Amino acid sequence: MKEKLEALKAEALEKLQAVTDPQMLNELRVKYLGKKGELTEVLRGMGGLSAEERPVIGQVANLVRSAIEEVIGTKQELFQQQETQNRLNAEKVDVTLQGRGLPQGGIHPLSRVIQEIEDIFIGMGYQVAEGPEVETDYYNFEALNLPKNHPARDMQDSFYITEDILMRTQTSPVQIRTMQAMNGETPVKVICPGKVFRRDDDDATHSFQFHQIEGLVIGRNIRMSDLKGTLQQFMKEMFGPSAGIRLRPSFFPFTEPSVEVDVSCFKCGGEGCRLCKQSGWLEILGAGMVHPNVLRMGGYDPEIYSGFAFGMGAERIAMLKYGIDDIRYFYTNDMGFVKQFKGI
Ligand code: 2NL
Repeated sequence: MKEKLEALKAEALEKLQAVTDPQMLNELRVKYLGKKGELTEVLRGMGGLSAEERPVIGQVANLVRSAIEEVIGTKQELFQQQETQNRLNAEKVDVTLQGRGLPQGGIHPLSRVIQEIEDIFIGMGYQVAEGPEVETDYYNFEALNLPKNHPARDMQDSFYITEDILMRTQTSPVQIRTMQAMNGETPVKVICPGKVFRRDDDDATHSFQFHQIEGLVIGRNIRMSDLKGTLQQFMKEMFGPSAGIRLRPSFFPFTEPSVEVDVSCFKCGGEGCRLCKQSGWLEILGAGMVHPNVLRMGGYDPEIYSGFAFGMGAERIAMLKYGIDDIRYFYTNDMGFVKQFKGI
């Protein structure tokens, strides 16, 4: 029996030496040490041994078992180490590798221009006010000295929702609301940027929806010279220190007197070029002294208070500034267009 055990040990150790993977190792463990394994099989024969032989054989059997177990244990450890090494190799991370760039968005050229204009006026002490895009006839027209049947409020030109409610055609209603909210307090110094709507067929220079920035100042002794100085300062900050302005007489129902304001062409410096159509000047905004009727409807006595107001189209300014020749680029979400303005 002892020889049988020794033979079993020799065979087992030899086979274990040749093992190359964990599965094979497990099969051999079952084959030799398992409940129905060969060692158990041999030990079952111990019943026939004498009382003297039994402890001797028992000791041999234990030695055989522990010898096999030890080899199995060593092999198991080896396989585990290999497995760990394989995973370390496979999951290796090169921490010195350069990162992949994350696509970063840019600010839309229109938003840029609006923010830039806001910042200039904030720097002059103005507040920024916003208001509803859907307005009542009263705020959009009546309070701006455009009574019913006034030719400038043609039904055909505006998006009406009901007879009395429409999409605002300018941001002036926000200024009326601001005046009323001020309860006659002065000074009023606001700029109102926002979307406005006109019934128009879209083409390169017209859009049924665009952005306007209007400004309003009310106080005592506010004069035309204050308007002129404010706009001169604004243009210098917007277009550079050499920018000059020129005022031409005009008409708006909500201002009297009214002016068109031109800025000297920032491209040619007034020499005449394609951008300014050889005139040396760019038409930039409309402005004027707030009409007494409008002051009154905003809650200010025109005998005591006066004010100036101005309005400009954000798209037009962005188009001049960036040399964009079609207003529709602003709204068609063409990534090629938008990406050009990254980092400007
Ligand atoms: C233009 C001209 C203008 C105003 C807007 C205004 C607002 C109030 C009172 C008086 Cl509450 N005026 N706004 C004044 C003059 C011109 O806009 O060409 N916009 C694109």
